[in-house]
Amino acid sequence: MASGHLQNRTDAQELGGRTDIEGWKRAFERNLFNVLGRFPATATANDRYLALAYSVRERLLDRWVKSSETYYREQARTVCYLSAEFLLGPHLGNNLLNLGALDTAKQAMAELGLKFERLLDQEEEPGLGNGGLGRLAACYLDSLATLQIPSIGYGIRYEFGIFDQQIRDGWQVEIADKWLRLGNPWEIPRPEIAINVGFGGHTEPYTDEHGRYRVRWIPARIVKGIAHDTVILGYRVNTANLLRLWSAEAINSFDFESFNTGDYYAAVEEKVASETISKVLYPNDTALQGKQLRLEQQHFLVSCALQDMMRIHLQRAPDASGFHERYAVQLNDTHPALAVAELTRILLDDHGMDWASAWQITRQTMGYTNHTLLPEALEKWPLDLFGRVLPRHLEIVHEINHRFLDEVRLRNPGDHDRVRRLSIIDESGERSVRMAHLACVGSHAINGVAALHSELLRRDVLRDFSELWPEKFLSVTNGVTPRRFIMLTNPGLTKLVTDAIGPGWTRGLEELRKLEPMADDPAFRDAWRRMKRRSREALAAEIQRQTGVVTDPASLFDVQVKRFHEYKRQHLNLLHVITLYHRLKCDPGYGAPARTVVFAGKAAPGYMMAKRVIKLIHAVADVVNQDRATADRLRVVFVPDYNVKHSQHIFPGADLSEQISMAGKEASGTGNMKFAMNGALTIGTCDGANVEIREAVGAENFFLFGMTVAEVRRRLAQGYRPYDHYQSDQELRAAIDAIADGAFSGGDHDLFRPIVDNLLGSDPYMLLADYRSYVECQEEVGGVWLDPERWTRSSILNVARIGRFLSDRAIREYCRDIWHVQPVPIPD
Ligand code: NBG
Repeated sequence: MASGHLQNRTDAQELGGRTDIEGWKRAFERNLFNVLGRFPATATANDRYLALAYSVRERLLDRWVKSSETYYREQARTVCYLSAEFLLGPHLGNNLLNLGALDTAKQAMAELGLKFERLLDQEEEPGLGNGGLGRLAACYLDSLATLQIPSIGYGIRYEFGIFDQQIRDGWQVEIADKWLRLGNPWEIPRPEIAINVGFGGHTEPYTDEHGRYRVRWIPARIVKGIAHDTVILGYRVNTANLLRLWSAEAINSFDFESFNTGDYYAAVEEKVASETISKVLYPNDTALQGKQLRLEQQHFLVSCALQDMMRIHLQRAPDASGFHERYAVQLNDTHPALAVAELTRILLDDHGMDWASAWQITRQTMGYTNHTLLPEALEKWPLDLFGRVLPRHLEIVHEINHRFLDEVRLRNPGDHDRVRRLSIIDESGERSVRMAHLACVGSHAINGVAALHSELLRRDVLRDFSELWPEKFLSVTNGVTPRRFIMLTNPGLTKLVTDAIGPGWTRGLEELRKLEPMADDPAFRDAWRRMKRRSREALAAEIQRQTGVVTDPASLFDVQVKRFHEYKRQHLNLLHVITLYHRLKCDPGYGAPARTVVFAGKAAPGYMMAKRVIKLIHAVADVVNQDRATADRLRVVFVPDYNVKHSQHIFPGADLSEQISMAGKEASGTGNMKFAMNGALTIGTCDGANVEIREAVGAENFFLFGMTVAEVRRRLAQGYRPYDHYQSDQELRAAIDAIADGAFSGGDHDLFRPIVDNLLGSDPYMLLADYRSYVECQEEVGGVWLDPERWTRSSILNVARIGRFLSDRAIREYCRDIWHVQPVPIPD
């Protein structure tokens, strides 16, 4: 559907022109023939998509060669973004946009009799991430390239990305994501860049030629990492950076001895075992801890990345000593935190450095971004598992810890408790390695992803570290790229804004502000309303195509799309839906506006409660959507298989953005930014970046409800009793009773019992405490919606004031405060 949007697109900056159109046509035909071995009459939809993709790739490679030549010549300081996840989204449209060739290519395809939208739609996105964290990494690559910063994203080339979600009978079913099945025109395999990564085995002390004590690691197993490059082009610049993903291969595909003795299966065993490492992305489950394969993936990633960086560094540098001057490494959460031990190991063991130098280089190289406050999501590895998989690294971690704790003791004599709390090794219960501690000790900068989150990190989760090194702690509020999430997804809004204030906003951070006065211009408001209406029509069409449910584009589109987790409280949203339904049933004259409540998102396969909430949404939708009495007032839909591609259909059509996590749980959120920049108003709690979004857009243009972090704490300290709310609030009781009594499950009392029991028993995310405030706030939303002038004004102001949440701003802050890197423009 993205496509439908593209129709009236005019890009003032586009070069266009006849020669360019002819160029695209020739390139397309040449690639169809030369690369794919097809001619137009027999080409499949995928062949055509590939032919256009290869035509784009030629232009990317051109820029990539120039960029890499320039970086090589200038020995430019390079940002290396280490991340277990990159959730890129489809490349074709985005690359054409960044090339400034969207319209020309579209015209060229039209002249060849092809529907451009169909070509775009053919692309299978690389789902190499779970959600916000992986998508943030992708937005940051886009901004790094756009800001002309030399950078490399390092990750894993999972053969299977995040599962595809199907819905059967209201339940989520996971389907393997075979994203590489039809080929991937965007990647360039580099079989010659092969890196050996060790696992297991043992270590041996020895004395080197200078008589110094050394340690040698003899791994039991070596796996080869093969680089696969994807070019990341900046927006309207020549800069093309790299995303380098590693896939695991066996050192020898065949063990010839076994093969010759007739044991064919043993011969391929090693190959299978090695390749398992990059087989599949772990869906982020709260109970991931302790999976050996996951630890192996983490080591594989950081070892490939750091060895590759060293290889590149030594192409020009005489030795490893300048490593930290050449590179700024950012650890995207603790998944790559092993980099601290691995870089120390490389410098010590492979380059013969002494401890002090190796450690200093490591610390000056690394920065660590924390992305979560949930205690269960803080990674820990059991010591024995760690030692089995990475014996040398465990020794190094012990040594780091030993020296670190000496420093702590020196500063805090007698404070044994502090030492215990700070230790990288958790000695309580099963001994384990705390990855966040390793990351903190090994980094020169530690940051949270929104002001509130960073504050809570300092105050709670990493309090001891912030007392020790207050100067290391920073905050960089997340941002998202306006290229993909406004220009590509929302051409209607793009055109309206560009016609009003010129094209500078696509790169200038505060340029959108020029839109502010237009919020009071009746003609502009009118145009804005028509634009939003068209977007809702497009979303309604997409919803019908995917789910069969007919929705009314005149209604308020109330949208919650994100991963399913109890702390995100999709079920609080549902309690409101049920309440609204009850009100409409009781009082047909009830004055609320017609609403379409849209949900989408995946639940981790092992997370039963989240999956049951998905089932409950379907169950409520079935009842509500079929009730004639409320049919034109309330609709509920679940759009399956939420991913980047599908999200691009959803943001433009949303009027209300649901950001309703329990205060203190959502580190930042980034969907909240994407909605606001597409003109949706937010209903949200004082959590994550909501706080700053509200400040930026103005309190009167944001619907705030619920407890603050301080109030949550107070309530918990007093002893929270959800049942009291159930008893005292009649509407809440009615909503919960309806679920418990089988109103949405054909009389079945058991189906949703786990949800009801959870809410009435402990309600760990305090839905019941926030319910009344939420429902009242939703009434206010309804009231404002019924005043279209006021709503539209707020919608425009949300866009006008959202500039702070663009990823270019975030990346500038990282460059200035953490990485200390400068742009390196690439000449024409
Ligand atoms: C997520 C947070 C989000 C945040 C993104 C990006 C993890 C571990 N964390 O609130 O839950 O927006 O990271 O920073 O996925």
